[in-house]
Amino acid sequence: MTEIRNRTLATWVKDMAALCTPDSVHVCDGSQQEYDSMTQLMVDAGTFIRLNDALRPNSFFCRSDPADVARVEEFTFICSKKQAEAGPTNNWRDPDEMRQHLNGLFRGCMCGRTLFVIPYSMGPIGSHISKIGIEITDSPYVVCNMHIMTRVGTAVLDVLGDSSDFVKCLHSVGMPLEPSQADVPWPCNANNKYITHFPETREIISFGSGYGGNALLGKKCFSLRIASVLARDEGWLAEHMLILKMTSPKSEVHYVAAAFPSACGKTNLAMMNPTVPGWKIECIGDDIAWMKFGKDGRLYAINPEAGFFGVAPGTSMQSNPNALLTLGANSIFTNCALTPDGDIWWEGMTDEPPCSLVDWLRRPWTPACGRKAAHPNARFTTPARQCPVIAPEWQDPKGVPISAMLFGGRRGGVVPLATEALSWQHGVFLGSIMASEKTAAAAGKVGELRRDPFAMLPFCGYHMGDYFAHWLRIGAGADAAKLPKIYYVNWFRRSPEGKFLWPGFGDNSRVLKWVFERCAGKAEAVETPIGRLPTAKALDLTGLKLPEQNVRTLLDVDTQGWLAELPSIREHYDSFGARLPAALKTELETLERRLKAAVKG
Ligand code: OXD
Ligand code: MN
Repeated sequence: MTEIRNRTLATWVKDMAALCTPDSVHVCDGSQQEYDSMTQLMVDAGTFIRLNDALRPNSFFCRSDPADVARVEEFTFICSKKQAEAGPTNNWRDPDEMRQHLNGLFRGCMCGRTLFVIPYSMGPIGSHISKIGIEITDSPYVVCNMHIMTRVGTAVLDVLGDSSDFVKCLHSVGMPLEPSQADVPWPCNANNKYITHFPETREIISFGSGYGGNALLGKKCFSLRIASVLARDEGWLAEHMLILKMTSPKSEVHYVAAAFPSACGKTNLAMMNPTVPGWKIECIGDDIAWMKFGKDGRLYAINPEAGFFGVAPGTSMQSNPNALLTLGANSIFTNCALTPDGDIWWEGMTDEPPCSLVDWLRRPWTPACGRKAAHPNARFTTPARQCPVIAPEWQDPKGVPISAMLFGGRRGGVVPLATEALSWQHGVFLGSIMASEKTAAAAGKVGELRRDPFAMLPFCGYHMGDYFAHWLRIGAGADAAKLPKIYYVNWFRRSPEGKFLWPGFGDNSRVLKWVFERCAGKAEAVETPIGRLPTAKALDLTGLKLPEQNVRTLLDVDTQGWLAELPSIREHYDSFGARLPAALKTELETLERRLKAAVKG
């Protein structure tokens, strides 16, 4: 077994083993052999079902406990010393009290189980932008998923050496076993879930859930909540953003990062097939971007993850062929439905559902039964390297220079197809007021809005007002000409009858082409009270057959709509109290002035 030579790590593992009293300790080496023996262990335990090897080689199906199916924001805590540091968007608990409570829960919690030590790197091993985490867990499901989602193993310990610069991540499913007690396929502790973060000591402690972001601690917990604090302290950005590479017919390249709230199509955008002839889009990452300034003054991004943990329902050869092709082998599917020939299925995967399935709750299912076969948050875990459009440089330790950043949400009204920010500060303003409709808009009506600044509402590990200030500081300290340009986009604008005005998916490449050409100093834009908009001519709509009225609405500045939205932006801003940067208040006042002048003029 891998030996731990790092003294801080060895002491922590020893202490945690003494607290959790597992039957054994296994230090992960990250090898294929380890992955294979772990998946076999779970097949034997009834947690995994091996899928039909002829259809989907080396892939597994798994069903969670129905009480453990998603991230639990209400049980997610930021345990900073001062409550004010966590801010109004986070649940807060006193760190000493939370530690004491968790100590009680962790005492003896791994009885009858193995304690796994997972050394992992977020980002290419050894990159100056990457960071190391060590996850202790009693879940072999977590080990397998971490193998896919991060870089695990001995090489990470080699880079760590004797440094104590790693994030301690402690996780337990919270279900110890008595000596004669049989295990269940998905152990968890549904009534005692705690996803806790200690920003001052850079620690994560998670108890009771084995699902996704609650348990794969490298993802939202480390790469966003803890990393956002590190980024604030060290002068970089840790963001809920996809990264894509765009290549023109003349082989010019620009890299774009984009933030959208969950369920707005980030994975689809990250690996889309563009419809504009001659243009190419490749994927660097689909969920998280870490960005640091290079010596040349540009902002360089890495994808800290090594896999995709995507929402399965809705993924099809129409919506995201490249995701489906990525999933052809070596993947884990959680809470999907099982087909009679030993493959998986979910709503939207095919036009016609199979005649019979076993649903995610182990019940027989037919199309006529009226229930969903897969859970709406069913997930795939799959290696990024298998994506047919993964960019060759996706693991470049230097990162890729970002030319543009997109912010967006699901907005039936008001927000045009694309708006270029007037400056970095104006871009930060646009990021700070980002909003998305909770549900699709009913005909003629706009759905309820949730403000989700920078798509970081559930993921910012400190006071959101300070986070805005950090973004402003990043801009103020940089050469403005080298900063990425910022855009606000909206693929979801609807007609008064409730119909989408923009086709979306691969046609979003038309907006990306305009963004690309703006970065190259080519395409036209008109200055309006809300920012710079593409002219209809500057947007490549060749072959789209879009009604002229759609184009007009998509590129219209809805002055009255924006004016009507100002009170809700003001209310949103008021929630940050004195920590809201004055510059953003000024941006809001300036917007109001410009809108009112447009009404008069
Ligand atoms: C995710 C999310 O799982 O944003 O990526 O919720
Ligand atoms: Mn996400």
